[in-house]
Amino acid sequence: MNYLKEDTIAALSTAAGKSAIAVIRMSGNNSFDILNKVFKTSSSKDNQIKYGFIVDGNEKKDEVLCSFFYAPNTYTGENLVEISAHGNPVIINEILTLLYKAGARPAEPGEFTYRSFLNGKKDLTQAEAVCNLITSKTSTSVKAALNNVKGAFSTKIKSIKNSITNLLAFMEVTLDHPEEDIIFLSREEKLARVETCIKDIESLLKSYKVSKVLQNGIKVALIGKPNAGKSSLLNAILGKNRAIVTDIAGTTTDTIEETIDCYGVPLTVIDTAGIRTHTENSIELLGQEKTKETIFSADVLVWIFDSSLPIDKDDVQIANILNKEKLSIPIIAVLNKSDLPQKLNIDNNSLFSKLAATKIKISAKKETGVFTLLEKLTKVVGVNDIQSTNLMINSRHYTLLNNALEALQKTKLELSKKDADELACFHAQVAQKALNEILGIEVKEDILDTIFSTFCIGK
Ligand SMILES: Nc1nc2c(ncn2[C@@H]2O[C@H](COP(=O)(O)OP(=O)(O)OP(=O)(O)O)[C@@H](O)[C@H]2O)c(=O)[nH]1
Ligand SMILES: [Mg+2]
Repeated sequence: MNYLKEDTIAALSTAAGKSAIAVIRMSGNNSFDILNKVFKTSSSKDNQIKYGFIVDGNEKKDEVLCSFFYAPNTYTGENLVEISAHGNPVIINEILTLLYKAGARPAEPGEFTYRSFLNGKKDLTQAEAVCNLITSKTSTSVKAALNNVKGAFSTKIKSIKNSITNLLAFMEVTLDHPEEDIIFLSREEKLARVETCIKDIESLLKSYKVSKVLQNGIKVALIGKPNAGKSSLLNAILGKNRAIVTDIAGTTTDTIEETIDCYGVPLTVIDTAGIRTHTENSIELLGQEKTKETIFSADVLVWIFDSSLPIDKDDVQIANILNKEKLSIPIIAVLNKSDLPQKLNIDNNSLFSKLAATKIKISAKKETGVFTLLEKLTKVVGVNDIQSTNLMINSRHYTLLNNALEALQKTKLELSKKDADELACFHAQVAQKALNEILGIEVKEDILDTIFSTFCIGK
């Protein structure tokens, strides 16, 4: 990636498309000079925000407001300009072309935030969280991402790291002066300190599962035979008529996906084509294949039965598919149509009772039992305490935290032995290095490239 620090970079920072206002960002030492070549204003004051026009020679291209941010107190730590223009892609294109002609170059993905990291405005966890903050799908995930941006996660990491640094200082003194009989910190005290660091890391590692759900959400597939009420349930969950509902078996032939905020969890609900043993319809057959693919990519399955009918061969076929694949994901059996006389009995059938151990009665049509189902869904995937999650821990952090934990466990082991302080020091340094890497200290260039290349241009 072309992350040349000396260049002045520019890009559209708001979403592409038509909008009342679009913001173009430009950052680098020459930002103000470049802007002055294409910006005419009557304001002579040293204002931070100036009204004027973007011009190509004498031709006015757009009426804009330009905000001037002076280094080092800016997002990137460099001189930075934000041009608030009219949100028309034609105008944006013209302004960017003028800026590039005047000396700026197009920003690479995530380059503004990368510069913010390079210039010490943000550590790596804070820079990563900018991306999470923009893509977060629920208010709970926004809160967690914002906490990371504000530095809550890095503060915890720094605190553990400082404890290790402190401990290392004591351990190294003992190593350097073995002949002197001065005990700066008793072995028990050293062990206790390592133990505290281990506990702090373990507690962060525990938040990972929920954090992952906050970032990626949960995929819930609604499966079942035709006419069981899958599309009716999707509509009831969404509170709108998203999918077509009819009494004709095989109405849904494709998957329909929508994401909702379910008690803070981004829940992607997928309606699928009903699975049945016999159909002449080739479109429906393709749909059934897609349903099978969806089953494998889902985090939870909601298996819908028509409880006004006895078990039939279509229900058995679905049970066989689920059995055959030995799926390890949770399954919730939904006994739909509870408003009608009940004829279904899956309890006395071992094929079903094993697969569908968790059961809920609902009526998708009358919209009863739907909230209970949603509550159950978050519990089944083990994220019912999501509201208490206030940090974003990503897979990179998770791996490095595990490395640090392993190294600290080895430190503890060596400390408990006699005359193994040198090895204890070595392992404590490994832990310290892993924590540094989380913060972005001594991180290899290619790792940074990988992280920032997932950002959009303009961030
Ligand atoms: N009485 C009653 N009827 C329901 C209920 N849920 C769905 N239905 C009816 O059952 C029929 C089929 O509903 P759908 O939601 O289209 O079923 P589906 O599982 O999506 O069916 P396919 O798309 O064909 O696989 C429709 O006539 C619905 O009105 C319910 O809770 N009670
Ligand atoms: Mg349907």
